[in-house]
Amino acid sequence: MTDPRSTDPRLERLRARIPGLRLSTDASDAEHYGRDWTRRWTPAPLAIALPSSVEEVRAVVLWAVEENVSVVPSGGRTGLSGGAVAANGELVLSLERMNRVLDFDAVDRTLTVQAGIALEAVHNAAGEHGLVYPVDFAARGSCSIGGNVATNAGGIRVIRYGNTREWVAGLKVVTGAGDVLELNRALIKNSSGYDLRQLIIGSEGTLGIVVEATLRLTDPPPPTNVMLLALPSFDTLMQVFAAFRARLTLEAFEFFTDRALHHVLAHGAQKPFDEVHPFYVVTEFAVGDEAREAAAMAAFEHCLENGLVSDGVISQSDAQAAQLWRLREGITESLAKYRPYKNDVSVRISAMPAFLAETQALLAREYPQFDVVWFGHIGDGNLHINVLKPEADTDADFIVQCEHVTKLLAQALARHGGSISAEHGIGLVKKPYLLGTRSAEEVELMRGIKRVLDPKGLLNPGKVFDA
Ligand code: 2HG
Ligand code: ZN
Repeated sequence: MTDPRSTDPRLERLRARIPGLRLSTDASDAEHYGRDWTRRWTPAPLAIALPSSVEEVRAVVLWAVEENVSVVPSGGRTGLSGGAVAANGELVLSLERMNRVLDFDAVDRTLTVQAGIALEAVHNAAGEHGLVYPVDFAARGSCSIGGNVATNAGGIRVIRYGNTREWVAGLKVVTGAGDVLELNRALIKNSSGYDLRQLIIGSEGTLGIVVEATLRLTDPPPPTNVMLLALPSFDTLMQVFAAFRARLTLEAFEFFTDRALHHVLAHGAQKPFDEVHPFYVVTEFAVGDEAREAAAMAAFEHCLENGLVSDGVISQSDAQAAQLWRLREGITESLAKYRPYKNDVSVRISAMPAFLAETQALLAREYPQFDVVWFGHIGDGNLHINVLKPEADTDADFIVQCEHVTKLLAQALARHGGSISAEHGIGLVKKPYLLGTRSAEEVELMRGIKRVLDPKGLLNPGKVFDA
């Protein structure tokens, strides 16, 4: 049977306008490109366009403006907030064929890439020049730089290097009006008016389509060690963090609970301790000289003597470091089959102890029936809470219950000055809670900015806020 979308007159005109454009209306492609890792919405895009150049992207946008077709920019679709979902007859504009390194500049220490390149390929390209692009997280093999820019992606090394925002020196963007903007042109100093590059970063494809990025690179870190700590209680977590941060240069400081460990082990990871402990920390820190190694031991001993940790193991090789990291980085994958409801919240580090205590009490009260898995980038004040769907519950019932609790969580966040999305973005999932984190005036300004850059409201409509 012919897919009726393949003869859609709008698509006929798109084909006529850009004869070389790769365009698909296959049902399997619609399924594949119409969703992200949320798996909550049923994909229903009009078609998938896979341009191979900035000119083609621009021509697609001009066609969309003429035809009034919404466009969902699409990278690796590893997002967890529904930002790349196309469920309403949109055109998915996939950047996956635009995945090349365009330039390396040794003097500027920058790498210019097309938006569809995978994060891991950027790491490799930087490594070929003896440098690093330090933003890193578990989805590195599948996510794209364009998507990282769209959500201002964070990850496991924010504590040391900051978010994606800090590493973007320049952007090339196609706006919703079809204009091609070159933003900041990799200048370090540029005090010439509004920084539109920073406005695009984190805008989740609602203001423009990122087609190229110039990324700053840096020196490789000093040698590091990875330590896994077992903690007797939640209350000691921030004290352990303070003890390690005071003595060491931390490259990462991540936490997870025994429930998280349980699922990662069931997924094939190796058991680190004989006993079960309620909480764990994976931390990575610079070593390489005697003073630093002594400082690491001092931090651990201080924590042990004061009852802040109950056990610990330090990596003796790269393979062991990778094994310890797997315990943290494997969590999301190990939970995927339970179709978890995800929260990704943040508060200032100083507000963390009070927020953690309140949240722990809230979730114990509201979720007695669910397996709740806590983990996250605790050194950045960022907590991931995954609530696992019981097999017997329908998706709809489960989500209603979780959304009720998220409303309460959003109120707690508002009281503690936090954010409903630390790093995954607002997308569709967090849209109902945006006003707990951003004021009505701010959201109204965002709407105004969108109208300027995307006058017909065609870029990723319905994501972040409603028009
Ligand atoms: C991580 O920190 C990712 O591993 C995913 O941000 C978090 O699955 C999640 O909730
Ligand atoms: Zn994370």
